[in-house]
This record gives sequence, structure tokens and C-alpha cells, in this order.
Amino acid sequence: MGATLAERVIAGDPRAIARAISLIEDDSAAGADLVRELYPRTGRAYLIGVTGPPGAGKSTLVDRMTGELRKAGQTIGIVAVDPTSPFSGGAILGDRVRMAAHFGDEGVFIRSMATRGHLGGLARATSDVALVLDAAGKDVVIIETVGVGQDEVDIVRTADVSIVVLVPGTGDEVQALKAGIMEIADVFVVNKADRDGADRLAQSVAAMLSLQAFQPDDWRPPILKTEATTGAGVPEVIAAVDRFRAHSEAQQAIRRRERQEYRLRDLLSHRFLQLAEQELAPGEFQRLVDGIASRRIDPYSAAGEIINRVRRAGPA
Ligand SMILES: Nc1nc2c(ncn2[C@@H]2O[C@H](COP(=O)(O)OP(=O)(O)OP(=O)(O)O)[C@@H](O)[C@H]2O)c(=O)[nH]1
Ligand SMILES: [Mg+2]
Repeated sequence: MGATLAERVIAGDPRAIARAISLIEDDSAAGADLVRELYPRTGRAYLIGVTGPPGAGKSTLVDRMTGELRKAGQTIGIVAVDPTSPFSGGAILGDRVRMAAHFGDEGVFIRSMATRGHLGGLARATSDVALVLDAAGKDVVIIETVGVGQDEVDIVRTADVSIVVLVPGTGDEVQALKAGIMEIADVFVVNKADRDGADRLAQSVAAMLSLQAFQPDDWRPPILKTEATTGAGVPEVIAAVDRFRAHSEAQQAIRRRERQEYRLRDLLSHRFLQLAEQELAPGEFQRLVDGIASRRIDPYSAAGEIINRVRRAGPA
């Protein structure tokens, strides 16, 4: 008898991992079944979130970090959440470059995911993909996202450690502030330190941090300069992650619990919506929307009507 897909994932078979991720990306029932089977085997991997503006050098940095972690004997899973369409060049080219660097290394699994086309929500799909890599025995799972939208912030928020990558002279620093990613940083990286303005940027991040009140025992996010293309400063990034990990074991437990709560709430609202859509007649949802627009019904009553319908339908 052949091994099931879950068994093959747990054994670390790269083709099974790829297949599992596709099932999850499709938001299929088979994907949900798979997560169910894999779940008891998860919780061991350390999740590193890497975010920052487009072109900051995140992928280059992740690649270098992967090299360092491999030297230390760690196995790595990488999920690159790419904002471009799956058919445009960016993600695929980036993957190819990295594939070349780690080609033939069974200890590294790389997958990019498009941000579009996730009916079930991008944050959920990403978390589930991370679960697959965790179950497959990867010691570290790195999630790369472009820090632009709430979705991406949500993804990074759920990592064990969040690295925010900034670059000098792009004006993106301000944008990063706006997106609220500054507050989620456990480690700041000023990449492209070979460029003018790196010191100035590091200073302005330090100035911003100095406005926050840190207690003596609090983790104070370090600001590290890197040149990802040459790998300069990257061992220091890994060291900072290790320090963070050792510093905040209690914090980590809290964060993991928050992650579970976020996921449960998110899954529940997704499932409830699915259920509601099943219960309503075709076009009825749109009719309710029209009704709200034309003031025939208010939004609270419309929502109440839908909830009552689901209640009457009984348990799913
Ligand atoms: N000068 C310089 N260039 C760098 C450095 N790190 C990365 N780059 C270059 O910056 C460009 C973008 O690098 P990526 O690693 O693809 O950046 P990214 O943040 O992953 O980009 P997206 O995923 O498209 O948002 C590439 O041409 C890199 O070679 C650096 O430290 N110095
Ligand atoms: Mg990238």
C-alpha cells in the first residue's frame, strides 16, 4: 500500500510538499483534510517573517540567511508571497536565482505564492503552507512578504520573529511607517548599506525607537546594516534572531497563542460566510446589498436576516 500524501509530507518528500501546498492554495476540502492530518506533527519549526518595501533586497537577504542557517545544519522552508501575478516574471525569476543557489539541496524548499486568487484569504493560505513545511520537518520557515498592505502585516504578525527590511534613499521608509510595519519589527535591517544614506536611515529608525518607552527587560529591536548581495552583516542578523529567540520564550508562547486565536477567528468567519452563501438563494446576497444601497433595508437588519437563515438551517 502506498503512503498517503500526509505521510509523504511528514517524510519530507519535496514532491509531496509541493502537491500539499497546491491543495491548500486551492482552498479545497482536500487541503483542509490535509491540514487536519498534519496538525499534530507541527509546532516545531521556528517562523521568521521578513517584510519590507518592494525591491528592498528581501529575497537576496533570505537567500543569504538560508546559506548561514544551512551552515549551522538547519533545514529551511521558504514561502515568498509575491504581490505580482503568478504569470509575471518577478517571482519566477527570483525563485530561479535562489533555486540555483540551493539547487539539489534537500534541506531547502522554496515556494512562491501569488497574492491574488486566494479565496480563503492570503494570511490563512500562508499559515497553512507554513504548517506543511513545519510538518515536513523544516527547522526554520521563512516567510517573505512585501510590506504594503494589511494582509501582509497580518502574515508577518503571526511569525515567531519579524524582520523589517528598509533601504536608504527610496522614500519608502515613510510608507513602511504608514503601513504599520514598524511596530511589528523585532529586528530592523537597513539593507543596501553600500548606498548613501544607510547611516542616516539607521539613525532615524533609532530616533523613532527612542520615542517608545522600553522597560529594562523589554526586547529592544536592534538596527542592523546589511549588504545582502555580498552577505555582509547577515551573520549578525541570524545572531539577532537567536538572541530574540532566547530572550523572549515567554513572549513567544503568547505570540503563538495569539496566532492560534487569530487563525480560529479568521477560519470561523470564513466558514460562516461560506455557510451563509450556501443558505441564501442565488442572487439573494446581491439583492440585500441593493436593498441597503437604496435604503429599503439597513445593514444590521440585512445581517440579522442572514444570521437567522443560517440558524434555521441548523448545524452544518
Ligand atoms: N546595492 C545593493 N543592491 C542590493 C542589495 N541587496 C539586494 N540588492 C539588489 O536589489 C534588487 C532587488 O533585490 P531582491 O532581493 O529581489 O528584493 P526584494 O525585496 O525581494 O524584491 P521584491 O520581492 O520584488 O519586493 C536586486 O537587483 C538585488 O541584487 C544590497 O545590499 N546592495
Ligand atoms: Mg523578493
